[in-house]
Amino acid sequence: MRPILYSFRRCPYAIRARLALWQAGVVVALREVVLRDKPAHLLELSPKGTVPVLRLPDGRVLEESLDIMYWALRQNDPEGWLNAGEGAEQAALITRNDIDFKPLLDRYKYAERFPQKPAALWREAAIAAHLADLETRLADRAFLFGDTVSVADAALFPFVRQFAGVDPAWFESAPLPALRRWLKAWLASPLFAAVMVRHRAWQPPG
Ligand SMILES: N[C@@H](CCC(=O)N[C@@H](CS)C(=O)NCC(=O)O)C(=O)O
Repeated sequence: MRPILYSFRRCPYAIRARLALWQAGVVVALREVVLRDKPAHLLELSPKGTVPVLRLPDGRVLEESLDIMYWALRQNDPEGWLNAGEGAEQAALITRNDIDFKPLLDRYKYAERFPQKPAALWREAAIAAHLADLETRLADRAFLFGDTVSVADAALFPFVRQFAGVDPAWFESAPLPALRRWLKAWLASPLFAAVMVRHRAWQPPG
């Protein structure tokens, strides 16, 4: 029996989970969710109602994207994502992405809902909190911890993709050339193409 993955194609948390699962070669039964009409089985497994959720054949349920990434890579990590950088340092970057950057990204993306500041100032705050440091790291190496992909690269990429997508014309000439190069490499990768294949929304049988 395959693990079941409840997923949503464009969700950055679901994308990072799929990147790790595909990288590990873990074949899942993917169930594409409509977020406004979540399947009852998903909510039984994980009442908090977020995706991704992975149900393992032994009944264990992983309901956080990072748990899914680390579980997958512990099964199989063919290019050494887990060891590409020191574990605690990778985790610290991921925490900063999820705790500090993500709320600022949301404010930039949905600026009309956060009228305290114009979009450009939320964007500056997001750069100051996170992206400026990524730019510095990437200035002299291909990936965040060196010449090879780390779990942090995969965990952060879908969020940087969202940031770039808010105003693509601005991002194209932003003072973030190394980040742009890194993002382009991810967007052009066969792994990203593989995890973005479209699936029809899953319907429970019967
Ligand atoms: N901490 C969770 C966050 C997951 C999350 O927030 N996913 C969003 C979609 S991108 C979601 O499912 N939101 C619930 C909803 O929109 O109803 C994780 O890392 O898996």
